[in-house]
Amino acid sequence: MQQSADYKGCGTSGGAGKASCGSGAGANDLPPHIWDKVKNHPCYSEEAHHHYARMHVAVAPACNIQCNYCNRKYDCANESRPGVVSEKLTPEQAAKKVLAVASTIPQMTVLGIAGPGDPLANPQKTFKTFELIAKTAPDIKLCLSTNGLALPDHVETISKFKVDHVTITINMIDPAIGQRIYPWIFWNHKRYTGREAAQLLTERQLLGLEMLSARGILCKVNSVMIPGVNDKHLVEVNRAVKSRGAFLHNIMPLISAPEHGTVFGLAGQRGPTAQELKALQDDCEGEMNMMRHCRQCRADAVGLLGEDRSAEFTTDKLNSIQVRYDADARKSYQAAVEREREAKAAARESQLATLAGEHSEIKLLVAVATKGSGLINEHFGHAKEFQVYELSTAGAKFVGHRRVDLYCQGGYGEEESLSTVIRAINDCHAVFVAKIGGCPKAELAQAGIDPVDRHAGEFIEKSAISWFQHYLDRVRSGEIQHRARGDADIRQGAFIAA
Ligand code: CLF
Ligand code: SF4
Repeated sequence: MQQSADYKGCGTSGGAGKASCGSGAGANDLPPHIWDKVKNHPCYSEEAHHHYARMHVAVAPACNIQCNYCNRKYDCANESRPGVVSEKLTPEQAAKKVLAVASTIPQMTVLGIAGPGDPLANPQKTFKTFELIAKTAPDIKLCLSTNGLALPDHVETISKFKVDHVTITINMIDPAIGQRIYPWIFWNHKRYTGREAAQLLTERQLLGLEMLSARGILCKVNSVMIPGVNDKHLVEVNRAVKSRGAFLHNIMPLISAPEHGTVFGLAGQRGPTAQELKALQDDCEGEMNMMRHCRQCRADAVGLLGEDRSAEFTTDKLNSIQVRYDADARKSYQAAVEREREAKAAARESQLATLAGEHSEIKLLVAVATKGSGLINEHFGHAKEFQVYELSTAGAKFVGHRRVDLYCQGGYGEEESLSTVIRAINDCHAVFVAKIGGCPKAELAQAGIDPVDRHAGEFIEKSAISWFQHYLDRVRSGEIQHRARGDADIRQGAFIAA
């Protein structure tokens, strides 16, 4: 059962306490059969998410539990941001869509079923979809996300269909806390409420996790951090899932706003701040590897984790897409991606070597505007999110991302969106961009955030480490004083309007 948990995985920080999980680091830290499973899975490997894409097909509308952070009109909050799924698909429509996306986006390596309800409350549709895809696109990894209630009943089928990656959303192991999150569950033809419901749910979730781990299926646990409800308790959840073989733990912020119409949203339950979320993730990291690059994506998301290309693949557009599933072409494209990853890792390692012998307690955060490939290749004004790295003498470590409103909106609302951007990255000392205008540059500097555009087009980690060395030099020479920065907002649903 422990076989996957024993390896600290390739989430955010890689194994052996490495600052970043590069392809080399992960390959060295993990047994080959585990590395093979995660190396091009954008959720299971932080490093892979800069290069590889996933897609979801919304074939599973029903759910067997109620979470207080979910409104059925919206995507499943286990695995998605609160946006309405544009269309639900039959397994046949889903298989057609997967081929269309695979023909267009050769770096799409994973097909996930994550709602909009619970995939295992819709087992026929879910497994029929997997069966069709395994036949027509066998190089695509299959992934599943569930609330876990029905999981023990389906472990054999999951294993039979070679679904190698399963996510279970586990928000508690204590029913007293669980009854504040789940008003009811529906199990064995009966509705349960209150403590009894939460007790049953936690038992089924943990049993399902143990059963999957025993079969060598890589399990990720997602937990929604709900301040004042389960935030402190999640450290215990972390220990419990680690001991049952979970490979990776993904603690996500509660998304809660009155307009979502959820119980928590209407009650004014707040989500965590950026600092609160990071502190909890840091506390749990000693226990096991943490995922910090989750985008809480839609149940019909398509593309790299930070982008959403689902609008390009709606049913009405599928007929006009020339589907040519060419396994060899996909393979050679992915081989080119691997060469790019190797170049990136080599650049990072050589820059890291120059930090050897540096002694400083300084740790700070920087934000990066990127379109992917691990490069600083996005204009400040076009960024819909910033990736956040923690810099120290150990190197550059990915610690999260911040959604923002587009700053460049053709002149409309720019002042307001600039202050939103500043609030979202207020805990960062610098922001790395490919390009930036004079006005936002001055305002960022005034807010104490160094706008850095001299590394345009270069690798993120190498550039960030180089900037950090210069920062340490300036502190040492007395040119600047190092000061801690404040907290930042986690912006919710900024993509909805975009
Ligand atoms: Fe989808 Fe989930 Fe598979 Fe990824 S998402 S089913 S493991 S392929 Fe990824 Fe999206 Fe976060 Fe989920 S970023 S919400 S963790
Ligand atoms: Fe909503 Fe997902 Fe919870 Fe079901 S499991 S209530 S779909 S968040």
